[in-house]
Amino acid sequence: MIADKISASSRLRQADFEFGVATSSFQIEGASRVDGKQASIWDEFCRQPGRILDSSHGDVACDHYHRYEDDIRLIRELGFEHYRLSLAWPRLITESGRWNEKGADFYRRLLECCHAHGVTPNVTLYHWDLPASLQGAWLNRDTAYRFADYAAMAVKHLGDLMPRVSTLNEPWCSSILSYDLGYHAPGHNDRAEGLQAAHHLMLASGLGLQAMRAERSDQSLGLVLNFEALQARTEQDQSARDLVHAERIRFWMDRLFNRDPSPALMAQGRVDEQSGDRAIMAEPLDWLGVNYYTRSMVGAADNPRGYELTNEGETERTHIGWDIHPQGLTDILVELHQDYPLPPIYITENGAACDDVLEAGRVNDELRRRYFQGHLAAVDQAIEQGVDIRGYYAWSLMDNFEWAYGYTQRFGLVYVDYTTQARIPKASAMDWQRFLRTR
Ligand code: IFM
Repeated sequence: MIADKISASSRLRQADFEFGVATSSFQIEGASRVDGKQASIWDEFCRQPGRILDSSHGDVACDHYHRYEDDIRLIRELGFEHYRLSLAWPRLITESGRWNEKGADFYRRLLECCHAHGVTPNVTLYHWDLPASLQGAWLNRDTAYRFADYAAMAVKHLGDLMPRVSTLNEPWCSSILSYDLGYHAPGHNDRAEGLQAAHHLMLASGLGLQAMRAERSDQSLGLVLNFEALQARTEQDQSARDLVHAERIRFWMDRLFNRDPSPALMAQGRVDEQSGDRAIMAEPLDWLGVNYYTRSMVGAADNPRGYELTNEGETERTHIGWDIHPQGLTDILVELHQDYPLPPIYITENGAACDDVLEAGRVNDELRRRYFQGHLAAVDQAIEQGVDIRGYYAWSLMDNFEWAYGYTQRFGLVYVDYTTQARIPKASAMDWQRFLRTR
């Protein structure tokens, strides 16, 4: 079913097109304060009343720290040969900035386990769990340099097991969503802070790439950005829509290709940019990861951003309330391909939250199956239009901690019973298995 809308000759059916599943450290690992792990900003954020919808935290999550072998085996059984995961920076670096051997031992075992099962790891260094001990977090320029130190150490100690590495996951979320919109840690509401954090994150990515390249030369290095389709509510909302497009898509691409970001956007902050920053942020990528989920409608608004986002009309939505709009993925990929000299692209996340119910040992996640079907067709269309896309990762391997939504949203191909930690593949997972077996 998943592949029903792609042609028999589609690039997606060729054996060298990569299919994988994705997760991140904080969302699945648990074991939040063992083996020398320091607290992350998310450990602290979860403790603040009102921040997480169900008042939950990541202390146990999916207990992947202790169950990783079964989870990797499951990935392989479902037919996936690639796994996108992240390393927890606070597990690997101590408060005094030293390498933590005990934390590293976990990742060495995990990565070895992937290779032993024929699953190639695609490792993200930073998926939002910043060490809480870093004063000023992403508002402090020094954090970018601390990230580069961490990247160099990670590659020095674990590089032999990490053929593909990305610096950051979705820096828009760890800047604008965290410092301006306030939904993610540390939960600030300041437009200028959001833009400054965005600058420091892109600086961190560039410095991290340079530091890793100085350490070894045989890795494929990338960055993962998240994009959403944007549509003006009315004709009068077009300039607000263009501003959001600049903030959520063009800013990141312009930084990567050393172009000037939108003046209207930059005028909303007072970014401290130092000489040499532009060249660092434009450090070349071997590949670019694109995460895509939804489309939003944009209206002009009287607030520091000048816009508001809404859902309008009768469009089908996922359980989290996001519009299902596969065409937006094709359109964004084609736009980027036309406007920037792109490296190879991997769709590093795409998936749906559903109101999954376990009945008689099964989960019939019909909407998720259709979601994947539509989005695989959208990837296929983009390839037809000339975009060099090499792989696709479904979000997520299993249900997990969905940030400010806690455990109220299930994105997994595999259902997690949080009381027993049982893993139950959903109908969509079985669909994937059938598709991958026939390739
Ligand atoms: O769960 C998140 C993930 O951590 C980053 N990308 C979006 C997913 C769904 O919200």
